[in-house]
Amino acid sequence: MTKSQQPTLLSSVRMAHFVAHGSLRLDAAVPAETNAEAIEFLRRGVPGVPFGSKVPDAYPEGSFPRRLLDIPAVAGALRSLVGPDPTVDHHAVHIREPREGQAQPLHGDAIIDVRTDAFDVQLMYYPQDVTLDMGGTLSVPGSHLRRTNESDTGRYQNLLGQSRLVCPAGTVVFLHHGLWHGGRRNDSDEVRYMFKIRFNPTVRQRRLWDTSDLGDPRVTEELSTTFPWYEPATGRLELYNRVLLWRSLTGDASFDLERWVTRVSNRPQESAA
Ligand SMILES: O=C(O)CCC(=O)C(=O)O
Ligand SMILES: [Fe+2]
Repeated sequence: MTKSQQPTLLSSVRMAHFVAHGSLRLDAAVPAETNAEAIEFLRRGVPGVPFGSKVPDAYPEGSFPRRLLDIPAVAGALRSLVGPDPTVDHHAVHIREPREGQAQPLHGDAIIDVRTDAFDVQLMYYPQDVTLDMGGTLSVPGSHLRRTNESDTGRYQNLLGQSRLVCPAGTVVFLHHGLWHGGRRNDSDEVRYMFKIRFNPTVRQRRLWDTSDLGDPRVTEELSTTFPWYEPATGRLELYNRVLLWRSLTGDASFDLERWVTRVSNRPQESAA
């Protein structure tokens, strides 16, 4: 990255959006010439890298993935979410074949991973325009903190508020590792490509973004978002887990929404007189 290409860090409002939705979308972040090159690169297949590889080892300077990761908006989002020097968990090229006749069941990639104070991100890069019939990734906003068994998730069909990705070429989406998602059926005549890299943080995920707007009322508004599939009482579970994550990310142990966590953490130690 040259000096003129400093990473563009996320604001607190956008971080709060990620914490509520479990994803963050950067539309057309990658330039057209890079997207054209990507199709050839992905078609050839991308050999795996060892778990825990450092980015410069996995993707040497000048390589296609490295240039993708050096785009200021991509670099800034990654740094804001998992910090400097994350390691590569794995990567994969995900192809939805033309008229393949089936979809991937809804799933979380790491449903056993119930950390409340850390998370991995999955970068998903779409080098082509993805139209509604091309099998864009389906995801369920706000599902990342719901703990279920992996195959149970696959039994759910068409949750209210689910989102089927339609995006311009060069879009990059960052997913929290728990988000429910799945590649959809490709009903078009075109191959749909997607390149995914999962990153593990190597530092504590605390205030890694541009925190200058931390007091903006839109932060709490974002964190209070509810989604159509939330049932009123159990939907509080999502808000509760979200508060724990936001407390951990900011270090502000007093942050709460509707006092849910405050109530649950009330364990007075003093004996009655
Ligand atoms: O192909 C897709 O859209 C989704 C693939 C997938 O589930 C993944 O990358 O974890
Ligand atoms: Fe997946």
